[in-house]
Amino acid sequence: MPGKFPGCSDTSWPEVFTLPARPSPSTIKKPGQLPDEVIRKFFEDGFVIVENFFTAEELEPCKTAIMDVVDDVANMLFRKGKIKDLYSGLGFHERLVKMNEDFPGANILVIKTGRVPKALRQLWSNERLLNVIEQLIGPNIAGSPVWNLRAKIPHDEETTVPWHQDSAYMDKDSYNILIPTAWIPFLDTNMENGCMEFIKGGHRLGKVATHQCCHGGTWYTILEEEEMTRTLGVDVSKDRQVCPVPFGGMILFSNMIPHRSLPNMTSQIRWTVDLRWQRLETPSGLWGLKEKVPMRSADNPNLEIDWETFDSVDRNAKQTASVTGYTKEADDPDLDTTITGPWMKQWEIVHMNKHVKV
Ligand SMILES: O=C(O)CCC(=O)C(=O)O
Repeated sequence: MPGKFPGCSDTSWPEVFTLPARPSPSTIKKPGQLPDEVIRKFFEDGFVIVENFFTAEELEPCKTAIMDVVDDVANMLFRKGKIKDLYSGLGFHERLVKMNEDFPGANILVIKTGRVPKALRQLWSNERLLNVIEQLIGPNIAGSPVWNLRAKIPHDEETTVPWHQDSAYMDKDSYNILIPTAWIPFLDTNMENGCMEFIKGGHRLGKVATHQCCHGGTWYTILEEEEMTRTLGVDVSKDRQVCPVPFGGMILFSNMIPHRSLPNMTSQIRWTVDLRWQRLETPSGLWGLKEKVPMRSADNPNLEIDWETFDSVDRNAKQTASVTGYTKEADDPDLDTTITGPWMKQWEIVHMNKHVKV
């Protein structure tokens, strides 16, 4: 039987927020699976840092694939006369910074990339990683439509994400579902370049606190510290934990845990990806705009992942259309650096900016 969090007496807790049945100590783990105490920490704290999980051979192709995405955006912007140079001599950590100086929001165009490049598909469905996800949600696993490639440019408000619970960006039909994230950096991350910060235990009540929209000049929801304290029963000053993660590591976290990312104070881009999974039978949580992608099932261990169908739906275009009622947003959609979505209808709008179209 699943067990509750220590100290929890509320019998109405949804099952997904309780500890799963523990495998017996003699259970032979699948490749990559984590020790029981690490899994326990995920359920108790709402997040856990896992170091030395990926090899350079698993991550380097992702960096190459990201460079290809940047190259496509650079060529498009250069063709349209928006950047002075292709900056092709610059590397992974610098090229997009220069592009962004000429065309502010070039990094948003990269972030809005809808397709999952082959190397990122391989990372997302990496066998060892799915074995770990199986420890969290069981053997029937789909990739959530909510995933992000993050190009966190130095000193950039639009990629400095304020406090939130991930569920605040999802449909209410997914509030009872565990949708774990793996946050995977493509460099060593630390306080200087904008690593993550979490509020330990903030997921335990299984509640989504009241968020507002939108933070500063961004599309992000806002979760005030007072609201967290009041609704999620946390002590922000005591429970906060900054989480530096070296290259090769990841943070696994729950969709209910409050978190944010710190500003990038360096001169290089902080590249990361956040990938999510959920049980096959659960609602995708994106207001019907895009479906999850089945990745593994107990009945069919050789399930072939249908990436083409997944990639055929442009989540950003659908999100915008769902709010505005039409698809074409900018004069030239290729140059549209806004991000809009149904969460803007879910929460009170306390601040307008170019992203807010409600
Ligand atoms: O990577 C970041 O800067 C923020 C990530 C985040 O908030 C998330 O994955 O939910």
